[in-house]
Amino acid sequence: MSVVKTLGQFIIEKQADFPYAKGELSRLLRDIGIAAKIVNREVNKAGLVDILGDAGTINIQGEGQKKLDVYANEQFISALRSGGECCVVASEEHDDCIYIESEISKNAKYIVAIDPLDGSSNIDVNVAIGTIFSIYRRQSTNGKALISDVLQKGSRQVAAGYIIYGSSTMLVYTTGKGVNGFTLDPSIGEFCLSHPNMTIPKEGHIYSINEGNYVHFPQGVKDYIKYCQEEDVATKRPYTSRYIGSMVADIHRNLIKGGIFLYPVSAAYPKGKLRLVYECNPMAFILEQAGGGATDGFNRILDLTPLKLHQRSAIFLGSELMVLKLMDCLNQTNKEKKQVS
Ligand code: AHM
Ligand code: MG
Repeated sequence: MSVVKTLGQFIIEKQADFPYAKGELSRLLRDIGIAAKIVNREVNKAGLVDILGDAGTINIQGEGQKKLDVYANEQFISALRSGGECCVVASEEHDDCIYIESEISKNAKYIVAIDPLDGSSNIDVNVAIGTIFSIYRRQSTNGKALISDVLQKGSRQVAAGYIIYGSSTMLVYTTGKGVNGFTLDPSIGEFCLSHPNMTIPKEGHIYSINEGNYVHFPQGVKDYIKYCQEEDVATKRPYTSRYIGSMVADIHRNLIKGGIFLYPVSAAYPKGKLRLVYECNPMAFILEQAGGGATDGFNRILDLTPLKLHQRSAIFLGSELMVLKLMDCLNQTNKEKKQVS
């Protein structure tokens, strides 16, 4: 008989590995897990109750909010507020950070950055969506937390994870000691360890990019796409193109099967579309922990210093050898540009 290990049991078992093992980070992860189950319940009812469609509001990025965006945002913030381990939440759905100054949170040491519902354009069409979270330890020592506590480099994350609401619901996270995945068993209402020690294949054969923006891509990205599409039996090319349009789902697939996800700069998004603090950094941390790589085309994502909460970045992440090949293409065009000028 196989023994099931729940997320709660796993977190407690691993608590001793944490740099400051007092149970706070464990409790924080548990709070996130609980909110994820509530959001999952609602996502599964989409279509049956009035939660599809626009909320009629616009977030800081000028994007229309969906009812489920708003719902997920409220659930995660409320879980973090009442859990008492988090002093600041930074969310895609709020212009500014939310400082939690209640009595139970006054000694809280952690900062959570979150995209409560990623892949909003897929909500109304029953395609996988996700939640992305990133956890930092507070750096300032007293009083109200500072914005600099939130704008830390990705390399300072103490934990990061995502939840994918797909054909099944999974929570995948890292605390810097590998990546583990848990599948929600609806019959017992618990996330159960299903994917221990996840690693991304060193070489992959899937590339994921919104090719509709092709004309606007930097030359190096165009060259890499051409490379992916060329015929070469030895390297199993042409590669397969797969793009869902939900970052969590695209990266989850590539993590399991091997592949690369690309969101370069384009005319519509001259600085890239995805947000550094709560989309790029957590995904980069997870992928690196799984043995892959993550870059903005020039620097390692985790080495970038965020200057603004909702700062965007280009991002390329996935199987190590694919990221290296992409970098070759980008460096080649950069070199050629330098020679011309
Ligand atoms: P969102 O946070 O508003 O949902 O936007 C992020 C999403 C990512 O999940 C996805 O990778 C990307 O936007 C898709 O963008 P596009 O439709 O331009 O390809
Ligand atoms: Mg998002």
